[in-house]
Amino acid sequence: MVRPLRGTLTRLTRPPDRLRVGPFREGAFTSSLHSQRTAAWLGLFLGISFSVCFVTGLASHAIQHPPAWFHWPARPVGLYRATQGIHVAAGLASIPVLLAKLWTVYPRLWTWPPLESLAHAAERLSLLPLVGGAVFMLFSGLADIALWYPWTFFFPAAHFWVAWITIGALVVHVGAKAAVTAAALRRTQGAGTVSSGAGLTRRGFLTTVAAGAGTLTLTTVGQTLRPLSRLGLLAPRRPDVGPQGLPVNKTARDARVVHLARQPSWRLLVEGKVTTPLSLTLDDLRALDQREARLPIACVEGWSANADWRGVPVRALLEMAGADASSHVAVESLQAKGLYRKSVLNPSHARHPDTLLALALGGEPLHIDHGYPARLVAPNQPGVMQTKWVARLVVL
Ligand SMILES: Nc1nc2c(c(=O)[nH]1)N[C@H]1C(S)=C(S)[C@@H](COP(=O)(O)O)O[C@H]1N2
Ligand SMILES: [Mo]
Repeated sequence: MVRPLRGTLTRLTRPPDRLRVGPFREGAFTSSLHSQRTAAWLGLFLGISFSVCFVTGLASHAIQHPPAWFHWPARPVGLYRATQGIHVAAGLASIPVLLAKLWTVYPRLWTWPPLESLAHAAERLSLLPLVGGAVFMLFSGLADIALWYPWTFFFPAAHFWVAWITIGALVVHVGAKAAVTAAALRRTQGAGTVSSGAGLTRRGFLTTVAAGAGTLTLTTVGQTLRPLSRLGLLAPRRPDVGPQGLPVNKTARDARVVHLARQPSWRLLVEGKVTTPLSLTLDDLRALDQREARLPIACVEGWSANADWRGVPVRALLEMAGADASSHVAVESLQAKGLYRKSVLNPSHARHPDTLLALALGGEPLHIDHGYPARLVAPNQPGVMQTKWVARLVVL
């Protein structure tokens, strides 16, 4: 198989004169910034940032859709806040680096002959899922944190499956390029000082890309690092802006619960596998022992903020109802429709003393957009699982 292909291709070694125009011209790309060494440095950064995104993304996915073997602990309290903050920050910082990398290597699209052997064909073909996947991952992630959905597919599923394709193609690519990359990085001669002709040295170019990535990080990471919140010019959220000084993703109006949440007939039901089903009014709940906990809301979109919550430990409610200690607990909202109207607590989260049915935030009753009359708040959980406007706990 390889032989005949190679035979045909060597005959093609010189492109037909007719084609030797534009990018096919001899020396069409003069900038030394298209060098292997530049590509290697950018590739190294992308290899690391994509691996970080992949691992943190898998964790986030497993927490929200836990397989039987997976256990996510309630401590450390802010672990998810850190992993998801890093996930989004690493993805954002990758954007300028990926653009620079694509610019650095695009002249190779016109190498001649286009295919030299089956291995070369396979390597070139693997660029399709790699580049397509990488662009898709960063674009869809960016659009998601901006709450912009210019597509019909379901973002979490697409972002998850394309991540596997991208990382698979990345592994193949790194395998194919390992030797070249290592050699390019080891080479010391003219390290970064060669002029590109356009004025920028390689070092200058790489520094510019790094500065771009750094600036993007500094102007967005304030969505989770409070001390940098004032620098968050490009961040979709500021962690201190919103009712009661906390951002809101879904308002009570958007969730269509304004009327229901204010009904005096509201009750918290504790049902399912219990010995004593409960139906409690807001005053009943307020009369129970209250507990305070400082816990973050850490949204999958990368913003997060700590807050002081006060309410009834879910554990106390489960004990009152006589629930089995090893059971999972579904937390259901008044919200009739929507993906995040319900969440499930694993047994250790459900029994953690700081897992609260919160009634107050920062010393005041919950704002309706934060889940009045009662919301779930648990340590080390993604924001999507911190169900607001709770109506029912179902012991499973
Ligand atoms: N019922 C319900 N609860 C919900 C949501 C929702 O859409 N419906 N959104 C969740 C998401 S995505 C986040 S990040 C947190 C945000 O909580 P906050 O608005 O109080 O900051 O609420 C969560 N609780
Ligand atoms: Mo969220």
